[in-house]
Amino acid sequence: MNAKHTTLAIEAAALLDRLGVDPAARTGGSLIARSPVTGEETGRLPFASVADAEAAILTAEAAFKAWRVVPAPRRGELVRLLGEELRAAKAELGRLVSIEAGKSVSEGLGEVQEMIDICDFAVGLSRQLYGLTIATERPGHRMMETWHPLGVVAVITAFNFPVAVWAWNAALALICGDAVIWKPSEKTPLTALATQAIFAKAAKRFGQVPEGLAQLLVGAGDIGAVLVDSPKVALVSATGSTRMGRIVGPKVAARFGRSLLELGGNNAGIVCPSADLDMALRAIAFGAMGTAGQRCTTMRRLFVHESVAAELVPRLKKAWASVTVGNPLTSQALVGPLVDGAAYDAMVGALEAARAAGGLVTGGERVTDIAPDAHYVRPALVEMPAQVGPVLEETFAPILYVMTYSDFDAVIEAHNAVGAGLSSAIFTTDLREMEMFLSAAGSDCGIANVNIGTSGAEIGGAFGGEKETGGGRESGSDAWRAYMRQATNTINYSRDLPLAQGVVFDIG
Ligand code: UN1
Repeated sequence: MNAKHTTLAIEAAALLDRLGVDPAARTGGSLIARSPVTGEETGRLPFASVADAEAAILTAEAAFKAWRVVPAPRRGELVRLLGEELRAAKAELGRLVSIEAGKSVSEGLGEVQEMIDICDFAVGLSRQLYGLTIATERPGHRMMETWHPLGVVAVITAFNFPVAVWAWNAALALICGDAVIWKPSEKTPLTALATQAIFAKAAKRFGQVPEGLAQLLVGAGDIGAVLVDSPKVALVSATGSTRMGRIVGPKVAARFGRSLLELGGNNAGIVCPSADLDMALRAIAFGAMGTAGQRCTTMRRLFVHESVAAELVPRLKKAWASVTVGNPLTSQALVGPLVDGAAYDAMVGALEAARAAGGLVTGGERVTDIAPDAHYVRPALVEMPAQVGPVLEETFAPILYVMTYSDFDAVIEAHNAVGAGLSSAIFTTDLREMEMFLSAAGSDCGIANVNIGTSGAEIGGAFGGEKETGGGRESGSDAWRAYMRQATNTINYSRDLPLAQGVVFDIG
């Protein structure tokens, strides 16, 4: 281990110590944590076993039974305290996110801010969780719906938002009266340990949190499989690839469990003739290159109207050529590393396929002088003659495929002609184009934006997408309903027993 490596490992350990993580949780195990920033080892964690997972489910089930009868606004108090602890830990946890996921300082802090925001949102919700009162056809009756806690919720998260996605799920699940078991990505276990320690501080201040209400299982795929297959896990909320979702979704469905899937995206922007090109340029640059192209919401396809392509495309290429790529911890670089060598190989493969399909590639080279064991790349912009080959797939890397269009209806069709349906954006100042894009006949994605990019959604809206993105909705709006079960109640306060639909059943 050379000195540079030692420095980063020591920093991660110091952050974890300050956040209250027991050193035994990050030393001596066989799961090796690495920072994509340098490729160096940052910790060794014990793997949870299948038996640990089974025990966790039983503890969570008992915790759920105690928690579900705590009034929701009181449950909200726990999440309010979690938000407070996250505020206090923002700098440290944000730094750890940057170390472990390779995000810029600003994006690492932004991820923790998402956690704080969803806590605030959930606290407000804890005094709502509304059901309807519905007009009944029978005299002297009242009909209403009640939302009850659901059960044990498994949260399976990905490396790219290693802590925010847990928070979207956990903050809602906890105010909804559920217990949570978290299986983080094996690539980001340290941020999970830190988050769990922050939760423990909030739980301690709250007092009376049932044991095992929010648990963490650092482990491999076998742990995920136990959670997915257990009939005691009411909801499996899984974020990751479409390939993973194709396995998880049917398994949970086969036992009539509930799943909430946030899978791949192949998000596109459309630049119309009337677009504000300065604004579009900035939005496209952040959408395609931010987080080194490793957001579910990253912009991966761009359709530019042929009347503005000659102006916009050279400006995009200039931005791509000048964007700073570098160590996110020691520089102001806007683009940090890819998560690992497999991500780099996937990028190389996609660019090769694009070239074979007639694509003209700008950028995409590996940058080797930042850290020899890490995988830094220059973002790639690929001018494609048509939407074919790799353009149809999500490659989790900074590649933007650029195509031109002439006809609005045809571009909407092309926009929707991919498997994924997460996020989308149109750049226009034409009211008709804007409304068409947002209409039933427009973008088929769960997120459709106007004059902003595809990424960087606020927590207040429902987050998720259609088709191969999996159909789940997390975070804001009424996504909380996925974490509760709905009961319809009809109450007869009359002295008669009229039957619905006018049915007569007189036993005399
Ligand atoms: C993800 O990439 O899994 O909208 C989540 C965004 C972020 C969340 C992305 N707020 O880009």
